Amino acid sequence: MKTVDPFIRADLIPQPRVGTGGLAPVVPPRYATLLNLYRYMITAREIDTIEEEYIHKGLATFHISGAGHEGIVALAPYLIEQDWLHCHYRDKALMLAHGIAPDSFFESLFCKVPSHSLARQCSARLKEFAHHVLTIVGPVGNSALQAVGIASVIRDQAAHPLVLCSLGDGMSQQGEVLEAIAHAVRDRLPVVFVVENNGYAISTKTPKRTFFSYPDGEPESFYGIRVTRVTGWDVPSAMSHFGGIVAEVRAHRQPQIVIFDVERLSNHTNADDQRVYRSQEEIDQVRTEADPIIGVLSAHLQNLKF
Ligand SMILES: Cc1ncc(C[n+]2csc(CCOP(=O)(O)OP(=O)(O)O)c2C)c(N)n1
Ligand SMILES: [Mg+2]
Repeated sequence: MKTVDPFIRADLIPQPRVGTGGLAPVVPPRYATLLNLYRYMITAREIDTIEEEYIHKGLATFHISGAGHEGIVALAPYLIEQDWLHCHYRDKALMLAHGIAPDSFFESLFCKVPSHSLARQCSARLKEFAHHVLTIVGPVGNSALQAVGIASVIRDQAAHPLVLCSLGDGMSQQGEVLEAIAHAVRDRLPVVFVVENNGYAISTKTPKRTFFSYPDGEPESFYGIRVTRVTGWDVPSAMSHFGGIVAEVRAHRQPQIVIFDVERLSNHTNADDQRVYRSQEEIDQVRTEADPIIGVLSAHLQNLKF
């Protein structure tokens, strides 16, 4: 019996679909297998579990979970150190993959002086300038304007860097976001806008109320650029999409929009109780059907050959 474990096969990492004029990203060794990405995902989930325990013990005051959003780590293999990241506050797995240490989340949670903001920023809104991870902003949507501002500075740099601007679907309703996308289109700025679409802005449902979900359907483009829809709990498939999109932005220096469909597997924050506005059936269903960690494990099992 021969067993081939895809967790140790670097060829499981899909390569970009388009030519990039010699700029094709080299997948660094630390991302060379799906197992490595899985490690970041499971570490993020563990951090969330531990943070929740501290909240329940009354030792911490504020927690935002990334549970359900960990598949965003599928972007990590295609980013280079010259890129800049404006992350969504649920992007623990991606921040870990991009070099933020697990300790940083706890220093922030406990408002410690060594924390990224000297304890001045609300927890779960990290930054790490050494790794080009920008401060996650409190007023949602403002990050998009900052992202295009940085893109205008780095646009002509030799390494062809880009800016990741990851947002929630609720944030995408903010005027600042629409303004930022318009500016990136007009000035041909290398920004990957990723909307992590979990269908809720706290307790408000967002379908049919965003620039990518109209009352009469789902548009294929916005402001002239294609809208790519990606299933966020299918990490190998998401990697395939991200590889191509990042390569296109790097090569052609213009923005792209990705709608990254996910489910929020938690309350909005510890100040929220989703059982007030979500049925128990829905809560149970998304946990079994849209958990990216389960998705990675089943991809692993399906690829096992006996
Ligand atoms: C300008 C502004 N308005 C309102 C809020 C309060 N607020 C914080 S998170 C949030 C919902 C964001 O939803 P979404 O963008 O879909 O992200 P999700 O939490 O679902 O991942 C709101 C309204 C805020 N922080 N800033
Ligand atoms: Mg949302």
